[in-house]
Amino acid sequence: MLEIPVLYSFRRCPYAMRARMALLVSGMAYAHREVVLRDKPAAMLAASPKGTVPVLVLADGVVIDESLDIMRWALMHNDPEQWLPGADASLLATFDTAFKHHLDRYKYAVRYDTDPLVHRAEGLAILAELDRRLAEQDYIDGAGRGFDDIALFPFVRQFAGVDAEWFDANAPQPVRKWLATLIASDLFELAMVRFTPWTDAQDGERRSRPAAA
Ligand SMILES: N[C@@H](CCC(=O)N[C@@H](CS)C(=O)NCC(=O)O)C(=O)O
Repeated sequence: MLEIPVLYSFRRCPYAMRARMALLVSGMAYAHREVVLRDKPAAMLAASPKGTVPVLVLADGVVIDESLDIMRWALMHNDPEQWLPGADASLLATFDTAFKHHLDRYKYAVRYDTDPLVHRAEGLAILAELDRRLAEQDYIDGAGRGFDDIALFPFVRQFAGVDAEWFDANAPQPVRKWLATLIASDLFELAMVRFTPWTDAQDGERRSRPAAA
């Protein structure tokens, strides 16, 4: 049997979403293992003790356990939509640090004991950078979706979902349109297909089974 990479993933994780979309667009074959975060498989923890998803274990045993690195690995093998050239390291860093910081303190204000409205305002201020770009072009990286679009939108989707009514009334129109387009895409639909969780007991099965509809 031809060995293919194994992806440990969690459907609702925005980091895992971006990794899945890059793998799917690249056409690289991989075995999807759906993880329950409170009961992570020992096989995943053995590969990556830090215990975050996504984790990609290559056929030769090499482990890639950062979502942006998984995206880059997939696209370095095949980048049919030319996502890699447009990637903006500074924008990606802003979203993975500052935006994520404010998103968590807005969405989980009770857990963080924070004022959600302060963090909502900070998040909205960061979206102004996207607005500046999207006022001139349909996607952050140009006329077509690119690395930054796919890496960022799952987090903006979470931000929008905390209070959809507020987001619709306050987020810049180009950002709302961009988000709606990406959410409605076939690629996102494919990346959000449901799988039953994979457990260590499924030794003989390389991948999760699709969940019943
Ligand atoms: N920097 C990592 C972050 C991944 C991450 O934090 N994933 C979350 C889920 S969205 C996780 O696995 N958290 C561990 C847990 O909840 O136990 C990446 O980009 O892959």
